[in-house]
Amino acid sequence: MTDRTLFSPLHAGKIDMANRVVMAPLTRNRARPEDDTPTALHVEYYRQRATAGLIITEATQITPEGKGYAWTPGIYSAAQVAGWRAVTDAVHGAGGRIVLQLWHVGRVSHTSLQQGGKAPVAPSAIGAGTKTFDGTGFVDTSVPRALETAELPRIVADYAHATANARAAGFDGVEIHAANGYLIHQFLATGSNHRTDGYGGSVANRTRLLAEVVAAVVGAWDADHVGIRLSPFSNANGVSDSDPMTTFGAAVDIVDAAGLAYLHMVEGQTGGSRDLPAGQDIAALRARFRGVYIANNGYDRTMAMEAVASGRADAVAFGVPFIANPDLVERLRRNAPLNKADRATFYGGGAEGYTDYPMLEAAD
Ligand code: 8OZ
Repeated sequence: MTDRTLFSPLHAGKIDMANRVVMAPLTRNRARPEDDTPTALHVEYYRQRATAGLIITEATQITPEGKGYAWTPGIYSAAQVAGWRAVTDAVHGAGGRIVLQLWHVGRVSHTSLQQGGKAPVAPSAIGAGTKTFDGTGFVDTSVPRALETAELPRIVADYAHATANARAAGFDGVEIHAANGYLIHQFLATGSNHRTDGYGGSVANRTRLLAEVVAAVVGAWDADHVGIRLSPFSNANGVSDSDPMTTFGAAVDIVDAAGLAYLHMVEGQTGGSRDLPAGQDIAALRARFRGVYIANNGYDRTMAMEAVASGRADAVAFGVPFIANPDLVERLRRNAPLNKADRATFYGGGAEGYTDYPMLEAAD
C-alpha cells in the first residue's frame, strides 16, 4: 500500500499526468463534414477538460477506409494535423496532457461512408450485425469484404503514418484502439476472424495484426508515448471470442513485451455491465502487464478512489461524466454534485451539449 490517491500524479511512460482522472475517448460526431477535420469547437471542448490528468481524444480514423460513422475526425491529412495542432496547443496551454486515439473501424461501417461507395474491410466477409450513423440516421452496417493478406502491410503502415501525424500535431502520445469490436478486435476474436492465412486460426495468428500494429506505432514514435485500449470481455459491435482469457492473455503479453506506456481496459461490456462470468478475470490479465493500468467502465467517485488507493488500478477513465462536467477533477476532489449528461446531444450537432456544460463556480 502507498498513499497514492486519485489526485496524485502519475507517469505513464513519458506521459506526465497531474492526477489519475482520465478523460475516456468519446465519439461526438462534430468534425467538419467536408474533410473530417477538428474545428474551433473541438479546441474549446478539449481545452475546457484540460484539468484531466490525461485526455484521450475521441476515436480518430487513420485513413478514409477506417471511418465508420458520419462526422468523426481523421489524422491522415495535413488539414487534420493542423486542426489537431490547435487542440493540443490549447490543452497544453491550459496545463493538460492529451493523446490521440488511433482508429480503424473495419467492418463497422457503411458503403455510403467509404470512398467510392466500396464495401468496408474486415478479416472475413462476416457482417457486424450492428448499426452505424450515416449522417441521416441509424443504418445497418454493410457486409464487409475480407482483406487480402497482401493488403495488411498497407494497413499497418497506415497506423505508422497516423502516429507520425499525431506526433507532428503535438500530442503527448497515441492510444491504439484495439477494443469495442473494431478492426484489431475483429482480428483477435474467433467470431469475426475465419481466416486461413497467417492472420487467422491460432492465437498467434489472430494476434499477429495487433503485434504488427504495436511494432509499427512504436517504430513511428516510441513505446513511452504509446498506450492501448482493449475490451477483452465485450461483445460491442457484434464481436465474440470462444476463449477470451487465452486470446487476450496473448494480446496483453504482446503489449507488455513492447513496453507500452499504459494498458487501458474496458472492464465488462462496453458502456454496460461490469459483471463477468466465471473464469473471466480482468485482474489476471492486468497482472501480465508491468506498465500503468487505466481502468474504465461505469466508475463513480467511490469506486475510482478505492481502485487507485488499493492498487487495483493506476488511473481511472471516465466517459459520460466528462461529457457533462468539464471540471470533473475538481468536482471529484470536492465531492461536489455532477451535471447530468444529455444523451440527445451526444452524437452530432454543435455547441449545445458539447461546450456549454457549466463549471462548478457557474453551477454553484
Ligand atoms: C459510440 C459511438 C460510436 C463509436 C467505441 C468509438 O465504442 C466508439 C464509439 C462509441 O469505441
